[in-house]
Amino acid sequence: MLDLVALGEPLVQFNAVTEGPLRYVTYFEKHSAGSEANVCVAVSKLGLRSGLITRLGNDEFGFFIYEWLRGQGVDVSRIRFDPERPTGIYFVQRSYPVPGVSTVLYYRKGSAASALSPSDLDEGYIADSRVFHTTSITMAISDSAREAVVKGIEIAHRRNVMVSFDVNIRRLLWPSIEDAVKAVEGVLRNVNVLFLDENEAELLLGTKDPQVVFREVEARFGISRVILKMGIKGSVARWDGETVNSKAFQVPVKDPIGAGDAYAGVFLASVLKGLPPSRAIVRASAAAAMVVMVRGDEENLPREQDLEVFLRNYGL
Ligand code: KDG
Repeated sequence: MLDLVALGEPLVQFNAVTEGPLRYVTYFEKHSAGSEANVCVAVSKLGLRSGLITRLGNDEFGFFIYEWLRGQGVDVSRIRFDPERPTGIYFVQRSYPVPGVSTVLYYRKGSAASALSPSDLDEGYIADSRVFHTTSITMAISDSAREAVVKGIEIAHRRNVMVSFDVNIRRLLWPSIEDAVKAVEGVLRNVNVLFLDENEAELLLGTKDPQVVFREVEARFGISRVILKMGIKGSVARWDGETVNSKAFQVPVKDPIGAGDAYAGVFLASVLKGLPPSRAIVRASAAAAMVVMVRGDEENLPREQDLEVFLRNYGL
């Protein structure tokens, strides 16, 4: 049995070694990334078992991601290689024009993962896990990938597997923001755990007031486990009637990409380990801070002992 099964597109990330506009950047560092893959690695590094359902190109970048994920302990048995389509890649521009903020440039149209479809889902594999996790990124990359997300969530819900959904709206990937909102709203009825940030709360619910967000999400979609991320103000969660929160840890930022996945993966792994939501949210916030201190989404995802050392340093 796996603790978490995720569905989504891993990408090779080429992260600018120097800050500033990409036209002047000469050196890029290669990393394995992609939202749902990042969550799998976060869970695996904390000693739980995760698996990723996806497609990769039958190319060097596909082999790189496959071997990387396998090396991180992620189950790769449901990764298919597509002989015709390439592995998706993207570039990261750092600290330009806004200091501390990264910008992405995708080359993923027609990628292997964009051919994901419901036929990639093995019902038994999903049913035999404790959490099924995905995001709206996968809903945005193609119609067939969107159908796979809808179907995966439907299978998990029907088979009593906890469904975790990180809204993760990537505006560059959607024809319009209305399309994104409509697609997300379409799956929320079958979701048990919802991660979203303030902008996404505004888009979906017209408010970022935590209490109103929690009330509305429960009333409209029946979700009683909601985590609202508020940037430097920290985060707050409503978990089966209990409200918990955490500050955001202030650290030197190299590249903020991947923070949300570290957060979701560590939050989920923590509750799967039986920790209370009050501890899960602090650990998730710590992991998000650790990840932004380096380039790459997965390298600083903590092992259990490092997470505790980080927190002890803050007296927590
Ligand atoms: O959350 C980090 C991801 O956004 C990044 O690795 C790339 O998955 C990605 C995406 O689609 O933006």
